[in-house]
Amino acid sequence: MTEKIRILQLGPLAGSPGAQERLESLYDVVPLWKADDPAAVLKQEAPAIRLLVTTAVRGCDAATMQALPHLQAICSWGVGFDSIDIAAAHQRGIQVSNTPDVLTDCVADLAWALLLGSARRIAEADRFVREGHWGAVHGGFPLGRRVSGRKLGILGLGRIGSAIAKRGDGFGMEIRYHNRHPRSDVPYGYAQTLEDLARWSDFLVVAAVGGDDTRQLVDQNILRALGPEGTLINIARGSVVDENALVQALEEGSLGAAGLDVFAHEPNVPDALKQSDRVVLLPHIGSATLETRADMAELLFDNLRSFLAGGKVLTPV
Ligand code: 8YV
Repeated sequence: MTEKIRILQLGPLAGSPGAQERLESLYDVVPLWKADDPAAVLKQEAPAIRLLVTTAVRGCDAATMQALPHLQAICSWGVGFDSIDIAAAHQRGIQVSNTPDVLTDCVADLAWALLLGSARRIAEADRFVREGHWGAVHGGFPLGRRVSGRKLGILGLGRIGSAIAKRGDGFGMEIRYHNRHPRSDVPYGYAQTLEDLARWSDFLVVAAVGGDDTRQLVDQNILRALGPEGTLINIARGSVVDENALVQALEEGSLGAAGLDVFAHEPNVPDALKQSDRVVLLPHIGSATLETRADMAELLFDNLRSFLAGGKVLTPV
């Protein structure tokens, strides 16, 4: 029997059923997150480790890379790589892979669940029925807002943003977007600035990548431009939105509503958001379906196999 390849793992594959067990059956895994003294384990493992597994949430910082002089590849479970120091990796020639495409549809579906849920007050209406208010409250349940035919703005027309736009076509919506650069291959209007887009939109969906370039791009100004009739949806990263400004805008009524799957300091959600009926809150479940999580695990394993067989990851960042 050939000896198993040793792999350092920074965070558990808890979100894909069976994936952790499979990883441990195929490879000789060192689970760093379980270590009492991770620095000591890193030092001890450094001579043997050329391959590392992590997750979009756990990431990998430059210090960890620095501690592993023979590291050649980081394979991550998840599409986002804002938690991985890509510049440090590339400088060292370390390959990084993520799991793109396989989660696009489910994340776009969830953006739409939040959009419809916010506009039609689905979560609030559910609470209304459960709490026995139906028939007991004069005037019934408060009115929601129409979705079909209205204006959909998308910040970040990448893979997921495009899938969200495609669904918007089905709802007969007018669609515009803002990116760093306009795209020549899409039928949607380009807004020169995010503020222009926000002012125009009924629904503004954040689908941009996280990281320093997009940090708090959606600030007080943008929220005010979206306005008291506008709705903010975020399925990307909490870091893209100034969360304090969001709380304030909702409290003062300068923003209409919000649907959020991601937050600035997960899993912590500001109390002010929890107490507001104008927001729908989800625990970062964009990719959390059985099918997509199985596909994400499969792609992670494909990347590991590809690196070990041919020296190249399959889906490089
Ligand atoms: C999370 C994600 O990894 O892929 C990403 O970038 O944000 C998600 O798929 C997953 O929800 C675990 O938190």
